[in-house]
Amino acid sequence: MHIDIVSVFPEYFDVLNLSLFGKAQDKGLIEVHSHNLRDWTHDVHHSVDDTPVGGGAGMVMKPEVWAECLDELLGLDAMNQQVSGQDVPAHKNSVTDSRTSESQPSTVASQTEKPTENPISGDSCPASSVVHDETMGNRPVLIFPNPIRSPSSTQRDATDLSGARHLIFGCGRYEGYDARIPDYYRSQGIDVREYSIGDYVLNGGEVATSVMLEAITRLLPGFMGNPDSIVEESYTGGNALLEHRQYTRPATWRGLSVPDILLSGDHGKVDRFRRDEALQRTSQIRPDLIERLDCRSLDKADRKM
Ligand code: 6GU
Repeated sequence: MHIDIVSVFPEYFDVLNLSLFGKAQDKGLIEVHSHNLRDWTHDVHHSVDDTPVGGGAGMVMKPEVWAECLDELLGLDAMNQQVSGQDVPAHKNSVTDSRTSESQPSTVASQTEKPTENPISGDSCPASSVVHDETMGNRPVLIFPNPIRSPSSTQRDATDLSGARHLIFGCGRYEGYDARIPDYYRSQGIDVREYSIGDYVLNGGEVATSVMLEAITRLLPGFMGNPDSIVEESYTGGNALLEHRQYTRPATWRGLSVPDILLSGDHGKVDRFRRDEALQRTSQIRPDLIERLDCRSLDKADRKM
């Protein structure tokens, strides 16, 4: 997977060289290039923003600079660029991330979906609607973190995006970016997505990009040391339950004991206990997830709960 990130603070993404993300780059699973938007400016001040049309506080990121950058990263025709008589943009002379490696396409299985009834809520249950676009793997996806978006990015989006070969993140700052930027790229047939990561305002899209990137890339085959840890996770697939509680040794610690059944060595009972706990916790903490369960993932004992 090839990942381009555009930001006025590209150093923000130096942390991506650490931990599992750094290892995934070393293994060639992902190739990350963090770009400075100012490298596509032509003026001495390298300005990327301007005052809002119609008045108001703050500054808005200019469409021309973004477009020069994004046209290049998307490999779009330079037809719309007004370059005559202008300086060579600063980035032509600059070196970005030096890590290079083979991109690896990843495949995500598609599902056939049929609506069924949710036996817990009793409602008609819309089947989980992850239908992976099998052609998406070859198309770049342009992602703009944006707090003024609903719904926020979910595990389903992460799964979907983990099937793409090329992701480009455009991190806005200040009061955001000119609204015509995503409109324009959509009009050019680009897969453009705008995501919020929650109902709060951050100073810019950098942290949101890091959050989304981590959620997406850890789903790539070979990213995690133990792939089973992804299979059993909360929010995954049509079986999106919160996970059961976890314990390690000692069996009793400061007067608190782990449930006896987990020490019984009876795997069937352990599985049932964990499954019941997952259903109970989900009903209590996130009843909305129960409403959205893919009913086919429920067994007979679940239905008695
Ligand atoms: Cl995607 N961006 C910003 N600036 N703030 C946010 C956000 C994104 N999601 C939640 N808050």
